[in-house]
Amino acid sequence: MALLPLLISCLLASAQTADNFYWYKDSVVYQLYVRSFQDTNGDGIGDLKGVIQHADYLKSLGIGAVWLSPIYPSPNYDYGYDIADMENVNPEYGTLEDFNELVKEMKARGIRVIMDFVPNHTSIKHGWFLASEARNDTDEAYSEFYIWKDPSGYDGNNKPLPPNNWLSVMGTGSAWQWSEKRKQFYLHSFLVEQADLNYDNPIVRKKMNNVLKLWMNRGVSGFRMDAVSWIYDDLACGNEPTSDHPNPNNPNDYGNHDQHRFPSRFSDEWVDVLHMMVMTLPGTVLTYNGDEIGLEDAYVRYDEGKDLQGLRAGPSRFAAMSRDFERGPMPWKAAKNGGFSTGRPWLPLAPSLWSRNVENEASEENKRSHLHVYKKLVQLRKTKTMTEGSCLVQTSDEGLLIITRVLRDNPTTLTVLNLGDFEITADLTTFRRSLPSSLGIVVSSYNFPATEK
Ligand SMILES: [Ca+2]
Ligand SMILES: [Ca+2]
Repeated sequence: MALLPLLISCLLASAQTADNFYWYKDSVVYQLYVRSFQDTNGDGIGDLKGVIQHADYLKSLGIGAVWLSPIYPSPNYDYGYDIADMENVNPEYGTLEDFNELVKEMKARGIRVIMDFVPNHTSIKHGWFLASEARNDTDEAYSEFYIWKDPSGYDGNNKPLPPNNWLSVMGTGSAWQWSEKRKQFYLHSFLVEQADLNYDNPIVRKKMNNVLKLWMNRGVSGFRMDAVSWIYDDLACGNEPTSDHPNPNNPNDYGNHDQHRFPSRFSDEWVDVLHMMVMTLPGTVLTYNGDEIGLEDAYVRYDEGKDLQGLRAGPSRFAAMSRDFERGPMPWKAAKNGGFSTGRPWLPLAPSLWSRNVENEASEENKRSHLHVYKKLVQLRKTKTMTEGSCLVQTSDEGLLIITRVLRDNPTTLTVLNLGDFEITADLTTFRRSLPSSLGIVVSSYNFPATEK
């Protein structure tokens, strides 16, 4: 199990160097899937105004930054990861003014804003691609902005054959798509609608740098880089020895917009355990919105599906391939559509919305809710022991996992996790000899018998 979601590459504005340069190392970063967070105009689609509406909630979590899922104009073949214009805001989500307002409201609450940046490809609806396909070089040498190759030959029906055997990551066949217009193939490591940019071209690199600078000037504190391992494609390598395009390990195994929600993958009893584990280990913590309340997968039928990766896999493989389940809207309260939208939500909500919602989880009576545990952990994470202390991880045969964090002149913290299915009585001195006779409990999971002191 990969525990440390170290996905973030951050570029910091020079104006911020006086500030804590390494803020991202010990801040909790909240991944906010804008489309499913809060709809404010009844079209069933979450928007920037919806994020602003919950600014105080975000502050109450104690997080250091929000990472916004892509909010750029996009034809949504891959919900924002196919960008048609990297310099603007998708009208579905609002306007640039809304974005500026969002940055202002977050800053006022001490929360930084991180943008999702997609360097590997653009939408085939992007102006660059259209000009490249048309070999339009009047303003800029667009013809070389993407990875175009001649066919390796022709089959018996005179159909062009792709340059090599590379497959797309999405499991939809060849990574090469024939353009009738240009009479060449273009590379798409992901969907056919996402064409890989040509980073051998210095103009492309410069253009992408300018995009980063533009958003920095709009107040963004950094970027989460998407699919970085695919940026360079070494065509000199020719055919892959195996049939797959290289598929690097993604360390973020905890929760995100591409994996089924962890209470659904494991069980509800794992929610506090996983939060305790990631929050008390070193490294940047990413929380995918909804995970703080232990949100489960939405129940999405094939005919309600939106994710092409799932739809193109067909009904029998839909549940395994579709990412719609983990992208269901946030349930804010026990109300129609969980208070997410007054219209028809773009995806159904998790059926548990009547009990598993933010209002219920935040209520004072519900003292040992996942949300209360989460908030206490975020505060614990800010202590010097957590940000600077050493880390020792031990396990026991019964299924205990113990994380010990130690920093001189600061309280020692032990995280004791039962990864088994049964109650365990353990003698902690076998793991750490020099323990005081009584220990204080900072935070415990809801199914632990003792309460906090
Ligand atoms: Ca909306
Ligand atoms: Ca690439």
